[in-house]
Amino acid sequence: MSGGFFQRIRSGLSRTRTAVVDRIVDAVGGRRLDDDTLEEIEEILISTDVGVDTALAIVEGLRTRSRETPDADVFDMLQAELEQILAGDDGFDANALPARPYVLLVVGINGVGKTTTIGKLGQRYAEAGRKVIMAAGDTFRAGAVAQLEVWAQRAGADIIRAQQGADPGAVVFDAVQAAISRDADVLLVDTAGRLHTKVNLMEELKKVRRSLTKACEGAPHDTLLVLDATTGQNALAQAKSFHEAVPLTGLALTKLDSTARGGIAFALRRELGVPIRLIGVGEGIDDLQSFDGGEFVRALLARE
Ligand SMILES: Nc1nc2c(ncn2[C@@H]2O[C@H](COP(=O)(O)OP(=O)(O)OP(=O)(O)O)[C@@H](O)[C@H]2O)c(=O)[nH]1
Ligand SMILES: [Mg+2]
Repeated sequence: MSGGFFQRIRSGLSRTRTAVVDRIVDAVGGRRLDDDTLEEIEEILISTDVGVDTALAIVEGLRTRSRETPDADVFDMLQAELEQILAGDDGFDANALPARPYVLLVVGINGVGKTTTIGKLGQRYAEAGRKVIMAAGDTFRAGAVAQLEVWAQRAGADIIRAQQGADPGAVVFDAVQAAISRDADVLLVDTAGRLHTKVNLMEELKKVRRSLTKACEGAPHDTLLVLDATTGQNALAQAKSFHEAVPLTGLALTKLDSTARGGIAFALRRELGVPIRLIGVGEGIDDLQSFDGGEFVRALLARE
């Protein structure tokens, strides 16, 4: 992978890195790992939202490793422990499409970065020579369609939309039919993150999902949950409730550039078991990156 990619996540993750690396350097300070330093490392991990259970497991792993190889570097051991948690995550590949049209349903609460993520993905697929259609399934929020339209234009994608207040299920059904009849490669389905207080978001998303399946057997081929890393442990609770409503196949973790709580990636991977496919480390087009567990850990633990 290119140095530019590593540099970008590295700078994007600078807040979490400072919160982890500097404090571990202070805590260990050339000493060997003992109960006190391990306890401090546990606290540091918890403060970056690794979660209590996951932090405990990591520290137990460190304890075992330091017993087996007492002279090993703390950061090398930590890197191995963290990589082990994130091992096997696939990332995102604009050239690998499991179906045609490939239907990607994007869900998440309001403001997490769904529409931005769809816009950036649309551009990636377009660059890979794919014909893209975007479905404006957020019919609730004023301005939602206009926002998606800007991204669609930028990516040269078609957009299927309806009037504000229209039934999202009907919009996405039409969008699948359009994707089939226009011979599109990819259909990116945007959804609302918030509805009228009387309408339950999860019930609405189940309906949207059913409409997609009705319009095309096997769709949605992937359901991506977008999570805002700045919400920390709350992201884990959100992920659990979405996963119950619409089975998730991947996660996108955004705003890692503006938080020191990137440890949530480990809690999510370990406690939810859904792979992280994308990370957002800024608002620019290049700031949505395919997730690579090894690169992520290296960027997180990089010392000057
Ligand atoms: N710093 C930073 N900002 C981001 C990132 N991803 C998205 N944003 C910003 O977050 C804000 C909300 O993004 P949207 O894409 O509109 O979020 P949404 O989930 O579609 O929101 P609703 O449609 O209201 O549900 C925008 O200002 C984005 O530019 C990221 O990785 N880093
Ligand atoms: Mg949106």
